[in-house]
Amino acid sequence: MKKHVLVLAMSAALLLAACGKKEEPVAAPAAPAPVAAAPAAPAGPVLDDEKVLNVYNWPDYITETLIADFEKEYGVKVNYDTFENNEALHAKLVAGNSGYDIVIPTAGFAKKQIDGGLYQPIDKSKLKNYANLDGDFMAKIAGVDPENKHLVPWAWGFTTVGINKQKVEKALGGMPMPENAWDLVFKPEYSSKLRSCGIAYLDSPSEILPVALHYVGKPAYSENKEDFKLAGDMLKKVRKDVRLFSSTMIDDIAGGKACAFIGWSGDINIAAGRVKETGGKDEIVPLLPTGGGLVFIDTMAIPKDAKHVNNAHVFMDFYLRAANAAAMANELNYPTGNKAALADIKDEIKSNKTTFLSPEDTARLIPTGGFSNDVSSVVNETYNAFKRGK
Ligand code: N2P
Repeated sequence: MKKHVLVLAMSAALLLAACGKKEEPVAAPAAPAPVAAAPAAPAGPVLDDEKVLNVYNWPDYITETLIADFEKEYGVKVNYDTFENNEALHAKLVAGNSGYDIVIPTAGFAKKQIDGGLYQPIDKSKLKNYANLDGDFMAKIAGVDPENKHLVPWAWGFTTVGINKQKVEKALGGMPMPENAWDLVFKPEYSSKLRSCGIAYLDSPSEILPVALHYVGKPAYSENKEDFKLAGDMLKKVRKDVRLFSSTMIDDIAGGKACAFIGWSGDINIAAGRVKETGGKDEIVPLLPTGGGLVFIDTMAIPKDAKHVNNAHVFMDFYLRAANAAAMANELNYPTGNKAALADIKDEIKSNKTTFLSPEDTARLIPTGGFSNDVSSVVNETYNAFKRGK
C-alpha cells in the first residue's frame, strides 16, 4: 500500500512538472540568439558550499573504504565520530547544536526523537538509489517512522548471546548447555561457572533491559514499573559474575577476555573471523537463543539543525548504491535492507545462518521497539543500579 502511495505521489510530481512546461508562453518575444551555447550545467548532485560532512555512528560499523571513496568522488571532507549507545546519541541530540549532519539511531529508539522534532524530513527526490530498498523492510521501519519520512536504513542485526565454545564448555565442566542460551548470562547456576572465563555485557540500558524483561517473561518494551523490578532483581543476582561492560568488545572476545557475552550478531561474527585469521583454534559463535535475540534496525537520520543537508543527502544516496550496501554484509556481517545489494553479497555470508536467519529463527526474534519517555527514567535507574551492583 505505502509503495503505491509513493509511486502515485511521484507520478503526480512528474505530471505537474510536465504541465508547468506547457504553460510557458507559446510566442514569447524572441530573445537575441546567443553567440555561443552556454556550457551545460555540470551533471551530478547538489552539494553545500562548504564541502564538509559530519557523521556520528556506532563503533566498528562502517566498511573500510566507504569514507575515502565518498571523499574522493565528491570532494567532501568527512569528519567521522562514534558513540557507544543510543543513550549517548540521544543526549547529544537533545542538547542541540551537535554539529552532526548524519547520525545513525536504532529505529525503535528514534521514535521519540522523531516525535520530539529532533530530525528533519529526508528529501527522497534527492535519493535516486532509494528504489534499491526492500519495500517490506521499509514497511517495518514505517511502524516507528510513518511514511519513512526521516529514517533511511543503514544496517540491521540482533543483540544476542555469543560464546567462545571451547572456553564455555571447559568452564561448565560437563554441565550441559542450557536449552535457552540466555540462561548462560542471566541464570546464576551458569553465570557463576562462566565467571572464571569472563562474562561481558553491552553497556547500554536500551540493550540490556529489553532482553532482561523478555527473559523474565515480560514485554521487552514494558511500560509497567513492576516489570522493571522483576528484571532488576534477576540482573542483581548475576551482577557479581559480569566482568566487563562494553560496546566495543570485538577485541575482548577475540583476545579471550570474555567467553560468554551479550553482544551484536555481526560483531560476534567479526570476532570469530579474527580468531580464525590469526590461527586461533577457539570457535566464537553468536547463538540463536530459543528465547529470541533482540532485533535492531539502525538508520541514517539528519538532525534538525544540521548545517550540510545537501551533503548529507548525497552521502545517503551514495550508501544506497548496491555495491556499498553489499560491502556492509560482506565485510561486517550486517545485512542492510537494500534489496539490490543481495546479488553482490558473497555466498559464504549469505549461507551464514546467524547473519541471514532461517524463517524459524526470524520468527523467534524479539521485534524492534522502544521505551516511551514515561518509563525512560525507570529504564535508566534499573540499569544503573544493576551496573553499580546496588
Ligand atoms: C556494530 C554496532 C552495532 C550497532 N559494532 C547496534 N545497534
